[in-house]
Amino acid sequence: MPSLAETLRELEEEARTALASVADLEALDSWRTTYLGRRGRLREVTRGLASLAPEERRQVGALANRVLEELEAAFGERRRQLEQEALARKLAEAALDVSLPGRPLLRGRLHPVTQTLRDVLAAFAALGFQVVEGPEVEWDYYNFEALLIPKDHPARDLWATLWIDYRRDGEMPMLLRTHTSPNQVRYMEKHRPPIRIVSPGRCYRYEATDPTHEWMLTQVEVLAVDEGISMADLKGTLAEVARRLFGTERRVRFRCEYYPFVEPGMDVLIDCFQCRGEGCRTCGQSGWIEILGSGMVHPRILANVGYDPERYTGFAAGLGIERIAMLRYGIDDIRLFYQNDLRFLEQF
Ligand code: FA5
Repeated sequence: MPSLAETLRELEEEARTALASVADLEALDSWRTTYLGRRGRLREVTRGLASLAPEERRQVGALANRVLEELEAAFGERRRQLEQEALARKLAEAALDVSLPGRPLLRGRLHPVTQTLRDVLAAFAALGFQVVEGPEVEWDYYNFEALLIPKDHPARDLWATLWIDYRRDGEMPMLLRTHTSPNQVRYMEKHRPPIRIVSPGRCYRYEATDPTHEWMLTQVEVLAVDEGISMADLKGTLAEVARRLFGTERRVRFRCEYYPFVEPGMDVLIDCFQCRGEGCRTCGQSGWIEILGSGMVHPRILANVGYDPERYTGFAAGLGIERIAMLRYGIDDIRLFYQNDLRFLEQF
């Protein structure tokens, strides 16, 4: 049977080997319990000291103390090592990798319809027109009646309407304006000629969509009233604005059109950018895209707002801003504007 001193040395050896393979602080803790704890291996061995002769007990006791001290010291050393390793790992995990590419900063920009709207307003402002706004939720009276489109008049079918479910005794039916023309009457009711205004805004129509039709659209109303205004002024103004917006290359066409609130009435069309007039899906095979309706303000409307139609004449127009943006940027489907697809919008 090995002596107590030998057992102590073997235990020391074993404990050192085990300590060397301890990999983390948790394992280190259980190493300490196993070898140095109150019920640990070292205690177990030194319990045998009691049965030794006094001289031997002193020697083996001193040996046991040295083993305990050295293992305690080795334990402390190993703990420092492991703590440092753990700290280094933690730092490495939290480190800032400066070679990572940064997140791109998104730059905002104006929607292509807003850009076009601003250019259109600027073109009219350069000709002396002032910007005036009106409500999007409108009375039937201003949208239709005051524009000589009474109830049950077939011309109402020209503007498929979104009605507001709002009725109170004595109040007129309410709707989402189908065009910006109500602002003509609203403005004339409060002002006297000479008038030179443009009135921009959203309009709504209960309409099936296609490459050139949306149910929400942006219009700019134009109104000029003064002594001696003629159709030549209307054509000259619209041709000049078209030149500013599209340059001199594009072809502009004037075409007779019926609108109840003008006499005579006319549309302006621009040759289709896709097919250059040949006919394609975008222009509905016609070769032309209509950008606005216009005409000479009906004398009855002038009389209704208290102007003398013998003295004053005027012209009016309603421009479709999405259509103009399509022609300027070469966009073949109007529905792209309001789908909120960044891949599309980022191109402008
Ligand atoms: C009108 O809205 C008349 N208020 C225009 C007017 C004003 C005539 C003043 C005479 C005097 P129209 O429905 O044609 O007319 O529309 C005018 C323009 O708005 C069209 O030429 C077109 O460019 C645009 N537009 C009309 N409907 C749509 C639609 N659904 N989607 C996109 N643009 C449209």
